Amino acid sequence: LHQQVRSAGIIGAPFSKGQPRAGVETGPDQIRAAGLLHRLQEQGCAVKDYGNLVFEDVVGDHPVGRVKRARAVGSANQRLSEAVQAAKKDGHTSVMLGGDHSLAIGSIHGHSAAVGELSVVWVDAHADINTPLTTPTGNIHGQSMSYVLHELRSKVPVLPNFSWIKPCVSAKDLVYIGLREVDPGEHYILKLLGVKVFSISQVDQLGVGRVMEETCDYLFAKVKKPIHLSYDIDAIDPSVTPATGTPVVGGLTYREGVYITEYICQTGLLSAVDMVEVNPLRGQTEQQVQSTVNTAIDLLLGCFGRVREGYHPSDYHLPEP
Ligand code: 5AB
Ligand code: MN
Ligand code: MN
Ligand code: MN
Repeated sequence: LHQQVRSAGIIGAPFSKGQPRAGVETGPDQIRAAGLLHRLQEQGCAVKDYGNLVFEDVVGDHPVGRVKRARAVGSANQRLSEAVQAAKKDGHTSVMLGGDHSLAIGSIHGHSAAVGELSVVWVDAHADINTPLTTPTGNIHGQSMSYVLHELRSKVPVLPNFSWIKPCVSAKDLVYIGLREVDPGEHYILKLLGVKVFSISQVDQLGVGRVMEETCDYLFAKVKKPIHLSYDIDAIDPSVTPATGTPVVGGLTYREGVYITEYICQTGLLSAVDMVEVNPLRGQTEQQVQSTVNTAIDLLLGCFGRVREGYHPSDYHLPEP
């Protein structure tokens, strides 16, 4: 028995302007410094690091209606989309290290531009599906899905630097896991579009095992599309991952969070992953920062074939006394 050969194309996206708190732009470097590349290679995964994207400064980025920093977010995501397309064309599973969750716009767009129709699994405390008109905060990291869903096209005005974005995901190809803080406009949209949601209460009711079985039964009902896993670290309980911008009590356990990645990996369909909202400046102690960063790494290792039961080499020989 040998492990399936996998390769990760790592794209650092040190960007924070989808939300107001400084520090989330240091996520990619902190996750690398804690050993992500080495740990992936150690488990037999090929790794190509594309380095960090450089985002241009945008002057005069005043609010457009309620929406904050649209021009910077639009232009950063256009760069990211191109980087993800390049990583896919090189044959890798794209790994986007955020940065805030507005980056899912470019990551999903680029992934879909490279491979066609996708399934999206969005693991988060939040639905991030506000439109520019329903957003209670104006922060684009709470709106990402609204820009990429076909069904919301007529509800979303085109913002400056957003005209390159083409909706590319169907509501039926989206599953949420872990939701526990959903705004009224978001809840209305989820019901209107009939989006499949496993809120944290469904995780309690069914257990994470059945949630993952049902997620994949639902997504694979017709055809098996490549999976885009968009993982917001705030999906996990803040006792484990406190260093994040918008923590919400009562989240996934470490074990549930890792199980989701193992299960998605075993489908063989994981084609791109986002790891976002790790904000080292939001940790109150070094231990809080380490726990958050190390959990992000463990989730990514799960995406690339790590199994907790352990391994042995195929030529292992039991020593004779
Ligand atoms: B995150 C809120 N729904 O729209 C909004 O962390 C929070 O990427 C969004 O999931 C949280 O601002 C965005 C209130
Ligand atoms: Mn969130
Ligand atoms: Mn999010
Ligand atoms: Mn957050």
